[in-house]
Amino acid sequence: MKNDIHILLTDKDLPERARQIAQKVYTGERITETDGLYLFEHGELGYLGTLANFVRERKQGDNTYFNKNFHVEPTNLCVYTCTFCSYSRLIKQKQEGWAYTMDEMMALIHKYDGQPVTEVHLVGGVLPQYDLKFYLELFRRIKAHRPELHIKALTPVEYHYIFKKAKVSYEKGMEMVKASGVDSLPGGGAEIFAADVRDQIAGGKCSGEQWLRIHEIWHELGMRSNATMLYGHIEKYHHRIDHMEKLRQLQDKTHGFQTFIPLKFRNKDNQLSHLPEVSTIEDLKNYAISRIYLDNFDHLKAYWPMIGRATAQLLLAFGVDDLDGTIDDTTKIYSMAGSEEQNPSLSTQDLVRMIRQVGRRPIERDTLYNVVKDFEGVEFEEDKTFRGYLELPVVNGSN
Ligand code: V47
Ligand code: SF4
Repeated sequence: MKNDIHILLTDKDLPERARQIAQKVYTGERITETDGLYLFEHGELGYLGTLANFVRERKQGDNTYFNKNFHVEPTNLCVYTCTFCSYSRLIKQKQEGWAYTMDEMMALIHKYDGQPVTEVHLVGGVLPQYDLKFYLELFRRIKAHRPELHIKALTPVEYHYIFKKAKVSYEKGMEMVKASGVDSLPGGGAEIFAADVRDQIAGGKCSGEQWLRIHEIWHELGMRSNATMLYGHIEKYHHRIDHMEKLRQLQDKTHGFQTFIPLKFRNKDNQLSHLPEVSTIEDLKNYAISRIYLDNFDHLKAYWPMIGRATAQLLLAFGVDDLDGTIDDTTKIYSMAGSEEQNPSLSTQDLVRMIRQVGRRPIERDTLYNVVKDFEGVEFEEDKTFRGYLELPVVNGSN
């Protein structure tokens, strides 16, 4: 595998442009936006995989990360009506929704007392009663209860809304959020930054520029965050490149992003259900191009509850070096949107086996990518009988 790029560099049948891009990737020269577009329009799967794998191995070797986390989703009611969202129930359809009180959310946190989880991922719909005061109090209570639990909470969508309501600037607001105990920001709410797409799929919520500005301010406070891109709906390839270019530029400035997470649009029960989902081939290409394009991001994550565990495993050969976490069946976003993962939960052993089966090195990390446990050489008895996820039938899946 490691020498495959040399074959590309000398392949006389490869178009000149493709060989030039391969040469840039090999020498570590940044590819341009037009190169990126060329890869989307003309890049063949094996070629893209070879380049992405080269970048992945140069950055991370065989290391493949996961963490032990759980999600708290305060509510699935939301004042916004993003057309791709299967999760949100409008306030008028309240019977299908939930809205936890502060005590109920604390009870969810307490459920994990004594368990070796390192992160809580807290994100949900946007509702007026969850205002700045409410969230600051919630973060303080979580930190007071379990100081070592990393709080990865809320996206610029919520922050923009609650700061505006409280009449505080982004700068002041993010300082308050940091002081209340939030450790990092998840990557959600990014969707597609370009206004012509964003207005159609996520009208009314924070703009692409506002999303980027809130992350920038957070990074300036010395903090880290993630970034996502929702792909495979109405956007064109140039929108994906534009999205990644904006992230690449901000990362050059702040170096605050840890990982990029492409999110495949799933089409069950939302206003875009008439759109077909893109193929697995398209998924592999998209991840590979992300890995090649975002040369200043250390990590590329496949969020397995959304993409499915079989594809996630395959993606470890297309640039991905992170599979997110054990999750413990605590998120509803993707099962409601049609992912084959109806009850997303994997044990540590499941994740370790999934990574090993494709020849990679499993490493449990914390949210900031400090090594919690390197599983190299650690044996599990049941490994001998493990048949692998690629042999499992897809349940309720649409691809
Ligand atoms: O912003 C909503 C996406 C995101 C659908 O930072 C959908 O570690 C596909 O950002 N089809 C929230 N995607 C989830 C998120 C995330 C997940 C895991 C890890 C991290 C991290 C962040 O989910 C939303 C939106 O882009 N989403 N509906 C759908 N139908
Ligand atoms: Fe609300 Fe988020 Fe769904 Fe948009 S994606 S409707 S902001 S929950």
